Amino acid sequence: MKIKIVVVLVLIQVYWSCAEPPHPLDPLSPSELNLVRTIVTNSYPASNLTFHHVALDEPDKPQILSWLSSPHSRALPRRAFVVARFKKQSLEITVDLSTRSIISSRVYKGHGFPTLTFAEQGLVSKLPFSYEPFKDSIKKRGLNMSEVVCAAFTVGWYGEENTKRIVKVKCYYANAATANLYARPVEGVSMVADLDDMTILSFSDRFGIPVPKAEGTEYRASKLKPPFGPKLNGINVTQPHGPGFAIDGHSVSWANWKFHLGFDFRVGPIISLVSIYDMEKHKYREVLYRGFISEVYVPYEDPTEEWYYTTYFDCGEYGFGQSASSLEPLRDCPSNAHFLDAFYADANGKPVKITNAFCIFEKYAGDIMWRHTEIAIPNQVITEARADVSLVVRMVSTVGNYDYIVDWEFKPSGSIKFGVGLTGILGMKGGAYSNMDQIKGEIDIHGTLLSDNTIGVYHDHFFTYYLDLDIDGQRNSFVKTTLETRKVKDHKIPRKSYWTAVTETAKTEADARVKLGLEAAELAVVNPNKKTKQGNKIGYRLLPGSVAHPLLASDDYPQIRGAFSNYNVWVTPYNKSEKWASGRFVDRSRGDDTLAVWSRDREIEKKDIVLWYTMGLHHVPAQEDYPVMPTLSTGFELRPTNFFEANPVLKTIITILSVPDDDPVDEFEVGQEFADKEATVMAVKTYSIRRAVEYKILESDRLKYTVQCANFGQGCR
Ligand SMILES: [Cu+2]
Repeated sequence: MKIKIVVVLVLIQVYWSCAEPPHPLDPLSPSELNLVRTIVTNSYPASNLTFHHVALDEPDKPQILSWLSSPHSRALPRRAFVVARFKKQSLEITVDLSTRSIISSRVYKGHGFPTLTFAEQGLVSKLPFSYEPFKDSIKKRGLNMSEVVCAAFTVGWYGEENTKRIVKVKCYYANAATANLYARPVEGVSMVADLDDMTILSFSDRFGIPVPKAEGTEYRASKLKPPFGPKLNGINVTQPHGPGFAIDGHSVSWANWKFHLGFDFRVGPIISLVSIYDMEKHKYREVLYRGFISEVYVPYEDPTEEWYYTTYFDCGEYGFGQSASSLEPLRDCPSNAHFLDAFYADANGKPVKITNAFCIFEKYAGDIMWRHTEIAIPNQVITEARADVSLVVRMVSTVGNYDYIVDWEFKPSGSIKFGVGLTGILGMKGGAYSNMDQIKGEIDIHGTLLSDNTIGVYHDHFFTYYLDLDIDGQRNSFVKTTLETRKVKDHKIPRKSYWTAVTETAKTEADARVKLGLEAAELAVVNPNKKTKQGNKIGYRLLPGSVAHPLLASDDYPQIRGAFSNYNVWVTPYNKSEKWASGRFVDRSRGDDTLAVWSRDREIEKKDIVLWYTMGLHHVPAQEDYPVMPTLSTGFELRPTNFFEANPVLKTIITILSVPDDDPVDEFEVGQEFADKEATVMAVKTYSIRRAVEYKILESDRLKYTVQCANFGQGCR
């Protein structure tokens, strides 16, 4: 065994010495994940060890910033941070990959447990099948055991003195009739299982409600029955001149932007070192050092025995990155998208590849970047308009029933738009109702009756973003500009009131806590030491998305754990260890390691600061969300405010592509000639996508191009 390990280490060393050193923020590669596993299991026997989070322990910020000034001069140390379970204890281990050693290891003594691995969720969901009381309950309901599937649900913390790593196990009915298991809960039956011992601790069968019928729950096109509709003509995105972005490893550059795209098991995409080229200053200017979704908190609002504990923390408990889905070309992302894979370590520490975890594409949705028509000048009509093109980085995280589409959209105007799309399947419970007429008086079903025996349970989604803005450097301030109503004092003026802007700079963390929607205010991070020619402080402002405040009592246990959602905005001084708003160990946490705890009264003026923004929505399900939910989109924007001297896209250049005179889809025929090669390419691509057969362009002479079917006898007309 020792010899084998030595050989592996030598091979890795050879690989390392040959390969280009990684960018210091690159996520751990498969070979690095393997090396971490080897190093850790040398000290902690693999038979007693499970890996719960293996991540890059990125170098300290000053090191990264100095490395950036001469990137190829030296490689920074590569370190990994490991959260593991060993003999029922949680370990925090730091591994140095260059010296191949553990540089620190400690047993975590605080409250809470690590993120659940897929492996243990899989194992625990199998336990009911050999548990006699459960089998009896299934039999009693006249259900077929082979058609039951179960899943593990985190249970939170409700004031218990001692906590163990337990989950609730609930089951659903899935058979050939439908894949929509979440629409068919076996309601009334639940189990508590111990994740460390892999045993069922308790079982409850409180009541029986018919499992909702399969009819109307299916969403797979292959299983749905006609009639189909509405019919949509596909839209193909073509870029005859190729993509406008370049990817070098994990570094992306496009138009006036450049940034680094990382991936983490817990939070998914991490975007770093975002800077934008300033045409006037002839240089790239810093905007965002690092940003990611720190937590997604989803409390459900049904206080009954089977549901009260359902308050998910999708990043800390389930791993938003671990839950990333492989993106489907032409469905999840347009035809011009470029795909990137991602890797994480599984429970054994082995690298797992998520194929097509990200897509990157230039987006033109028919929007206008800016325009003006001028008709006031006699005998002239002046119209200037620019098409809006942006660059999108997309990941989809499927956490159980829900699918979250996470977009980072960079606009040439300097804006970054953060999009979240909610789709997938609602959290549903069984109920004894088929019509609202049956729900009378004091009855609260804690949701919406979606179908017979099916209730979509009320819930919230709170997305907390970590945004370490560095506006032209690290020394930044947070300013709040309140719009205040004033009375007109000059009585010769008939107008009685107006509003004006009053700007305050937050001195401490306490000054910077904001509940949005209560007053008209603009929020910005500025660099007070850098001003425009006009003397305005350069900055970026936050344009909030949908505003929701927690509706749970502040002393309710889920809200103690989710107290970081109490304010929409927090600002903290940069501290490398403060990354996760919900704390380091979130499963069964007690709220003693959250943003709401660390954020005290530290000074934040002219400091390196981090903006924490929570975007929320309350979700009252509707029948249209069933059986699968049309995407509900929300988002927010970071937008330059006095960052540039003037409109940075005034002189933007966009190649305008000619469109063939005839509609290529309707008019195109095999053998048809086109004078314009670009038009031909568009016709061929559009047509071949629609018909799923290949065509090729036959060059007949310098000016004429003929379209020919490339696979005769297979459907070409
Ligand atoms: Cu929802």
